[in-house]
Amino acid sequence: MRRSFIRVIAGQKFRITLDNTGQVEHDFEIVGTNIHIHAAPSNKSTMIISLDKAGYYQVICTLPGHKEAGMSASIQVTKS
Ligand SMILES: [Cu+2]
Repeated sequence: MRRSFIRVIAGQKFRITLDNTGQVEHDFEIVGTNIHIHAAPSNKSTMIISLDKAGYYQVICTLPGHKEAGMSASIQVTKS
């Protein structure tokens, strides 16, 4: 996750692409939602999503030890 802060507008669709250029699998989960994207090594996964509730969401890689290694980010959802 090179970009560790993302801002989007509530209810508006946006595209998330998880481009895994590494040697091990990674995922992208928005905590508190059912949004979970997984990418195998040297693969990309794309999902179009929207978040309806304004606020801050935490994004993590759920693979063991990855969040602790710094794979986390924030998404800010604003009303406009
Ligand atoms: Cu990871």
